[in-house]
Amino acid sequence: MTDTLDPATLAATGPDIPQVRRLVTTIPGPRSQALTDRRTASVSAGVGGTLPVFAERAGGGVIVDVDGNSWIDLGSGIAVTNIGNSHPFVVANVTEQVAKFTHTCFMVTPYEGYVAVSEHLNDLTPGDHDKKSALFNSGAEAVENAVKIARAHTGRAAVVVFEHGYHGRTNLTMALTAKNMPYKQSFGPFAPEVYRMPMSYPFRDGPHDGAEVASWAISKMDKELGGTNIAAIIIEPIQGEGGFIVPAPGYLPALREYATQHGIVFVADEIQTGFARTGQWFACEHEAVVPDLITTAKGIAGGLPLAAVTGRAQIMDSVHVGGLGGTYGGNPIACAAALGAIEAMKSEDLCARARHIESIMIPRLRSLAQSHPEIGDVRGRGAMIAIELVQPGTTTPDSELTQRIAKACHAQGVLVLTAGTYGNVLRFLPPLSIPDHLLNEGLDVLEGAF
Ligand code: PLZ
Repeated sequence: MTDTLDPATLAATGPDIPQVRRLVTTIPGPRSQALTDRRTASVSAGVGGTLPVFAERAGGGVIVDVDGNSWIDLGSGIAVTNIGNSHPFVVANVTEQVAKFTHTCFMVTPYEGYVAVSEHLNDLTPGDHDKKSALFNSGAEAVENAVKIARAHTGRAAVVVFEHGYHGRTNLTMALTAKNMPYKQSFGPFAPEVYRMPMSYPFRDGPHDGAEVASWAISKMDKELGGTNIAAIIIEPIQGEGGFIVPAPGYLPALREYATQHGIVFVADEIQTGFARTGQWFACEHEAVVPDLITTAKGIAGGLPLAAVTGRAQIMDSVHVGGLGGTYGGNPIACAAALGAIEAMKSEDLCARARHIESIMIPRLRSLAQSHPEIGDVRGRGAMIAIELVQPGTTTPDSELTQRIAKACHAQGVLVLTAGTYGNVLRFLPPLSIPDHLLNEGLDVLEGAF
């Protein structure tokens, strides 16, 4: 096991920022505090916040704030900077593109980058059937378009989603998202024809296996909706905001099989799990599940806003000409960034890197759980790892402790995120470019917090 990335990889991982954790002011420092005061006066209070500091630079495994504090990043801007921040391939491609042209609108005057990104997506996503793609700006927009495409293809209305699922903040995707607070509270009414089914949640399901939990969902779909009325089944192969819930083996394949039997479009929402994050290009590969459509965003473009729907050519082509689009979807700069990001993921074998991160994190977190019975579960794949905190010996969520541990990590210069329907999950999403020594130091701080 190497202690750092090998020098060639390190040279390619972004801005030359010392890979250290170092707090040089009180938190927040004076410049962050001044910016926070301006933010409070100028930015809607509805926009949430995790850290009390403002970013100045970021790369490798650190974020440096405006007061010079260097933070260990275990969040990747919510699973976006898988290749690290300002990766040289992204910087080079974006710089070149921004000087050539910034926008024409692909629907008006097309350009190669959009086509090249689509070719890569068609090639990288699971399944060897003919595929096509369409590009958008955000994850929520991709999910909305997957629903449009599935409805156009099937001529059906009903959309099936799952307990603990998260798909976005637009009106339709709020309807698809499970959790009320903070995503949906006071924002209804929501889009109709959305139906929520039981999710496999091994830590909370008791002694039921994946196929059995799937049979509950399938029976409910059959009895309450009728399989032939369902346009799409949309599922995150590992749930993200819901708390890094990895369904029990057999659950996803059973749903996939049910979709096939009834001509339902099976949509894998890989917006959080995609692009090497879980140790495969896409998380459904862990169970050899081949979706009909796959939604991607986040890790696709190294931090620039880009999203996509990719899937079976005959489904993607069932929409009338002009039915899909948008002013900015597949913006040329975002496409240039995506081409750099994909090249980086391939050349640095970031799937292997994610598995290496798992091999460091899981044993350390399991041993922490041995001595801390408040850690009820350690789970995840690759560099998408979480611990669920409970009252010892029960499954009763402890969100208060979760908040305290997260705050204690923040006070020590380690950025961790929380998640979960019950707000009791600490999730870790390090950039795949993080050096081992920083990852281990972040885990030391977490252990200290307990
Ligand atoms: N589908 C699986 O994880 C975004 C949300 C952060 P957008 N997750 C982070 C927040 O609090 O808003 C996400 C996701 C899955 C869809 C989305 C939506 O992606 O790019 O945020 O629209």
